[in-house]
Amino acid sequence: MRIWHNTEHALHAGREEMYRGRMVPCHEVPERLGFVLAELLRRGAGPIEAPTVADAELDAAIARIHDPRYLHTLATAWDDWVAMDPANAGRDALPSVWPLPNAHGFRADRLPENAAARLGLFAFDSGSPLMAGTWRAARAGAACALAAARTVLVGQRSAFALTRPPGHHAGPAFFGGYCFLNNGAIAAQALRDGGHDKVAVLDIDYHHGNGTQTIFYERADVLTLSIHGDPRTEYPFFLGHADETGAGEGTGFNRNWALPRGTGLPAWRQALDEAMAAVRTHGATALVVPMGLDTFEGDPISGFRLRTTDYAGIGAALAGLSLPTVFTFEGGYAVSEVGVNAAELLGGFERAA
Ligand code: SP5
Ligand code: ZN
Repeated sequence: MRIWHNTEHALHAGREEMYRGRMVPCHEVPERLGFVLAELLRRGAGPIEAPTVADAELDAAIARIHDPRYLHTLATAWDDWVAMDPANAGRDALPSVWPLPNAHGFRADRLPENAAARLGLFAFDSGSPLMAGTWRAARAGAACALAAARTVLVGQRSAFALTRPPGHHAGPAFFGGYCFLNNGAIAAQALRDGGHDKVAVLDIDYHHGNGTQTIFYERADVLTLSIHGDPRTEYPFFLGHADETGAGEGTGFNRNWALPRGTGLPAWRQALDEAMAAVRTHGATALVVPMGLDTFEGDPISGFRLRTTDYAGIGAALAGLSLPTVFTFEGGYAVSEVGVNAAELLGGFERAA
């Protein structure tokens, strides 16, 4: 499997995230990717390369998914943060004020000059710090997603965007859940633009892929499916219920499997089988899998009970769809185990493909 590695990912390395009234060490750390890379190298997977994508082509692919005002804010966020107070250079950037949805009377049409308020206009949580290298790391990650889509567009069976920060919580104009640019959505759109009329995104991260759902919610050409912890108790809480099935032209083209904490392989595989049947019914000719490994029983912030020995079978099942497939690296916070679990899933796919 062709693997596109974001060699600039460590430029994004948050220190602390807000959790229940205090700052706790970030879960989404560079070591995560290091463990995946080390395990893939140990197994001889690959080729593993850094993508070379022309700036203009990358910007165009990102702009297919994200709003210009949002992208401009992300690109300048760090400089604005430091300009607000030179002492900010020693602290990660986090929002501290939010407009809430328009229904609450706040305005989202004016861009505040205050850098923390500006972040609040585009953030949906206080757990996703930005720092000097965030934009560069996220942008280089989008290049991996685009390169992975191009790999399957030229006829290879599969590709993996080995990148962080992750992407599936990022929407057209919002970040959160440690995500800034939606790598899976960028790949899906590149597959559409490359000639696939029907694409499916099957999100297997523990958390609902709210950003991806929102991006494609009114579209019939990209089917979005997500298997995740029930938002009644699990992050991101405000989206991901089973009754969200799409809107407008996209009605019927979104499905969610919201499973309770404690779900193990049998019930999870039942959901996967249903999701794969939906991919077939859609008539998708290409597949994107936002691959979170936070479904693992040892994950420190999640509640499913998948085991290391389960992941190869999951990869093999996905290969049974017989589709050109792009994987993107999403969550998974049991740091030392995330590498083996990712490699097991990808290896299972490749042996069955
Ligand atoms: C990509 C992805 O998996 N994003 C997940 C974002 C989850 N953010 C909320 C995490 C809540 C942290 N709980 C801390 C528990 C400390 N023991
Ligand atoms: Zn997750």
